[in-house]
Parts: sequence; structure tokens; C-alpha cells
Amino acid sequence: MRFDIVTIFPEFFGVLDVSLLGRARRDGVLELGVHDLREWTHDRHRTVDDTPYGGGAGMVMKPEPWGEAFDALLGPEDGPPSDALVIFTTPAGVPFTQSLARELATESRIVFACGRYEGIDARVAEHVATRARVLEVSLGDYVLNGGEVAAMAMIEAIGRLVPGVVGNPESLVEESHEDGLLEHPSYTKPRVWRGLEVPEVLRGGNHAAVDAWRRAEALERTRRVRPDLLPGGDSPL
Ligand code: 6GU
Repeated sequence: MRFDIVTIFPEFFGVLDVSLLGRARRDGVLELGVHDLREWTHDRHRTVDDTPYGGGAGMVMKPEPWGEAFDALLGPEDGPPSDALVIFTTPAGVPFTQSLARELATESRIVFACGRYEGIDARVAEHVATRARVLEVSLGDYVLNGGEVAAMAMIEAIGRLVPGVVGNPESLVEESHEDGLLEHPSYTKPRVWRGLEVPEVLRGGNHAAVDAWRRAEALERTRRVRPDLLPGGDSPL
């Protein structure tokens, strides 16, 4: 699977050299291309933003550099459609969830367009949609200064679901959100630490009892912290 990222802060993405995704890249399971939007500007100040039509605070990202970036990454505007999926990161997008991550992990190529300021001129997504599939995606209901951190979180969540990235695929199915519940608590040695003991049932070797305990803990935790995840559940706030 290949990710391309267009951003005015390419240095943000250095963290993708380390840890699990870094190894997957060295193994050739994941490919990553990070592109500086300013490479597609032509003025002395490498300008990427301008004031909004209609007035208001903040700046809007100009369409021209984005147009050239997509010509370079997807092929010329009058060429054949691209098989890449293009994701515009924006707090006004559809929410990013584990189930969306699972769907996106089946793509062969995703291009992330990281917006800054008050967003990208709306014609850019409209134009890209004539030759590629486009999604506008939000990391959650809060505001970041730009889409870089959001894109990074999405790449990590998607990338680890790509076969061959996580060593033991079994570890993927037992996590929070994979079965619609929060995960049960976990413990390791020593049996007693600072006066706190590991629950007895986990030490008995009765696998059915362990499974039942974990399921009950997961349900209890979900009901307490995230009742909105349960059928008919209300928000905790
Ligand atoms: Cl994708 N971008 C920005 N700027 N803020 C966000 C977001 C994205 N998702 C949540 N907040």
C-alpha cells in the first residue's frame, strides 16, 4: 500500500520513519511519499494562501499549487482517472473511525491533502473528484491547526491494518473498538505490585472463565465510559 501526503510541513512526517510503520516501510510493505506543497508555487515568497472571498478571519489555501500537485500525483487533468483515493483532512469531514480505517486499509493508494488556515479553496476537491475518488475526513470533533497530525493518526490507524505490518494479526482483533467495545484491562507480572493484586481469575488457567471475565469487564467499562457505543446508549457527557 502507498500513501502520498501533500503538506506545507513535510518535516512533521519524520515520525513515520520510526516504530512499526518505519519497519513496514523498510520491509517494503508500506510506501510513503511526502510532498511539499510549496514545490508547486512559482512566486518568490512561495505563497500558498490568500484572503477569503466574502470576508472573514483567517486565510484560505489558494487552488493553483494544489492543482499542480494533483496533476503531478494523479496525472494530467485530461488524462485517465486515477485509482488513488484522495483524502482531504478537515474538521468538516466525515468522522474517522475504526470501521472506516478497515475499509481504507483495502486501498492500494491513498493521497492525503493536508489543509491549513481556514481550509483549501473548495474548488480543489470538486476538481479532483472529476478524476479520482475523494473523501473529506475529520479526526474528531475538535479543531487542530492543520490536517498534518490528523493525517498522521489516520496513516497509523490504517497502516497497521495492512497485512504484514503488525507481526501477530491476532493482536488486532482483541483491541478496543474492533468488536464495538472498549478493551478489558490487562496485567502482567509481578502478581502483587505495591499492594495491588492481579485478579485471581486471570491466574487460574481456566480459559473460559478468563474470556467471560474479560467480556464482562469490557462491557462494564464501555457502559461507564462510552455508553454511546452500546445499543440505545446515551452519551456520557
Ligand atoms: Cl482532519 N483537520 C483539522 N484542521 N482539525 C481537525 C481535523 C482535521 N480533525 C479534527 N480536527
